[in-house]
Amino acid sequence: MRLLHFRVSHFNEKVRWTLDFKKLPHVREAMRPGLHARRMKKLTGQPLVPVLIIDGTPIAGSARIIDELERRHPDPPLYPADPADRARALAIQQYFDDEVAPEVRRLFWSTYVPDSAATARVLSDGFGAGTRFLFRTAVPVLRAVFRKNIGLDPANIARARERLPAHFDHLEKQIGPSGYLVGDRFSIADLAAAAILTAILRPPQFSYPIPEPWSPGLVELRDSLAQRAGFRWVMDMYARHRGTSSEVAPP
Ligand SMILES: N[C@@H](CCC(=O)N[C@@H](CS)C(=O)NCC(=O)O)C(=O)O
Repeated sequence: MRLLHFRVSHFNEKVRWTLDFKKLPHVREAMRPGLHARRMKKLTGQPLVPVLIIDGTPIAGSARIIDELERRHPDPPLYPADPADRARALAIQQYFDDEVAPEVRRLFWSTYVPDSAATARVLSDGFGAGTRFLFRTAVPVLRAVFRKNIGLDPANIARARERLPAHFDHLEKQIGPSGYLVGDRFSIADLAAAAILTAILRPPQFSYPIPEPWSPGLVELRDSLAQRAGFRWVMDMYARHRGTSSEVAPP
C-alpha cells in the first residue's frame, strides 16, 4: 500500500493513524502542496489528499479509505460491532470531517499566512533544499490563492473562532464513562475526532511535528483551549492509542 499525503494535514493523519493502528505496512509519499493536484486528479478525478493506493487501485477521501481498510483488515476493529453504535461512531466521524475540519484548518493557517516565511517553512517541512527554496519564493506570490482556497477571509476566520467552543462542547458531551466517545473501546469516532483536532492542538505524538518556533497565534490558540476537557481528552487518546508507525521503506 502506498499513501500519498500531506505531512501537516489532519485528514491525512486519520489515515496514517488507521494504518498504524491496524499495523499495516505501507509506503508514504509526501506531496508538495499545490504541486500535488495534477497527479491526484489523474489518479482519482479529484485534487485532494489523502489518496491510498491498494493493489494498484487509488482511493481518495479519508472516510472512504478507512472504510476500505476496515473491510479488508477488520482486526483490530475501528468500527463498533453493534449496528447502532457503529452508526453513531460514523456520524461523529462525519461531524468532525464536515463541520470541524475546515474550520480548524482555517484557524491553523490564519495564524501562519500573515508570515510568508513561516508559511513556507510549514508547507515545505521535511523536503529537500530545492523544495524549501521554491516555497520561500512562491508563497509570497501565491498567498492570495492559498487564502482563497481554504476560505481565509476575516469573516470566515471569525466564524470559525466563534464556533470552536461549540465544537468542544459537542465533543465533551459525548465522552462516556469509559473515556471513549462510543461504547467502551477506542473506535473510529475517537480516532477521527482526535486526529481532526490535531490541526490546532498538535499533540506530541503527531507523526510530523511542525517546525519550531510555532506561530505566536497558534501558541495562543492552543493555550486558550488547554483547560478544556476536550483538549485533555485528545492528548490522552494520542498518548494511549497513537502507537508506532507502520511505514516501510519504498521497495
Ligand atoms: N474529505 C476529504 C478532504 C481532504 C482534504 O481536504 N485534503 C486537503 C488537505 S487537508 C487537500 O488535499 N488540499 C489540497 C487542495 O485543496 O488542493 C477527506 O476526508 O480526505
